[in-house]
Amino acid sequence: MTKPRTGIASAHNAKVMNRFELTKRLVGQLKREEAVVGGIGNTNFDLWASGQRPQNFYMLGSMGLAIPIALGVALAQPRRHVVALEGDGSLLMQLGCLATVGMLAQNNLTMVVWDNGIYQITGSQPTASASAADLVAIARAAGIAKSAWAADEEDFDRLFASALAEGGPSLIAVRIDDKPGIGATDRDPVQIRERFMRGLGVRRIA
Ligand SMILES: Cc1ncc(C[n+]2csc(CCOP(=O)(O)OP(=O)(O)O)c2C)c(N)n1
Repeated sequence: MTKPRTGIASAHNAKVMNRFELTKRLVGQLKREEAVVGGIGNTNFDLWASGQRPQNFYMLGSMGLAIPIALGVALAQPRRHVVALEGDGSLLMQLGCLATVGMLAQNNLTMVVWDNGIYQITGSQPTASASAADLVAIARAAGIAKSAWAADEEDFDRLFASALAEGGPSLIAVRIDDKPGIGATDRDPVQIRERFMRGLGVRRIA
């Protein structure tokens, strides 16, 4: 039986999981050339290490823009499902995007937020979600009703599968450990853009 999308976990009782393990499980569920937009740093590193796909966009440098970019792709290609992967610190810096996602209610968009409670890659300074801010409560208040904490790995698989099958917009928040990402993306923005455009079947505009 499918678990209700409201979820049973909270920010406090959700299991602390590992981003690389869950990224691999997520990529394993992609069967329909879904686009994936990876957020800055560790999120991208684990996406890269989980198997490169031409439909992956490895965003470089622009902290907080994975969801806005994914929303743009979802609007441009409404028949393709688009997944945004983002860190908690990045989302907290760009919270306004959730209000836009809630307002537009684009059903081919799924957001996954990796919440380690720190800005890990710049020295592990604590984020607001480590103490006060609940990212799922914020997303729901922005109008994204299908927002849930993943209780554990199996719950994450279920939530992601139903986000792909039923449509959204959906937000899945995951408590993760403080491990840095595996590997590193090539830092070649032109190549990343070209590959992604080809992966999406978009002819390059000179
Ligand atoms: C506008 C802007 N401010 C700061 C940075 C530097 N910066 C890069 S990644 C990062 C932390 C990202 O934190 P989070 O999204 O939580 O990911 P984590 O490192 O924890 O995996 C910071 C502060 C940046 N790239 N852009």
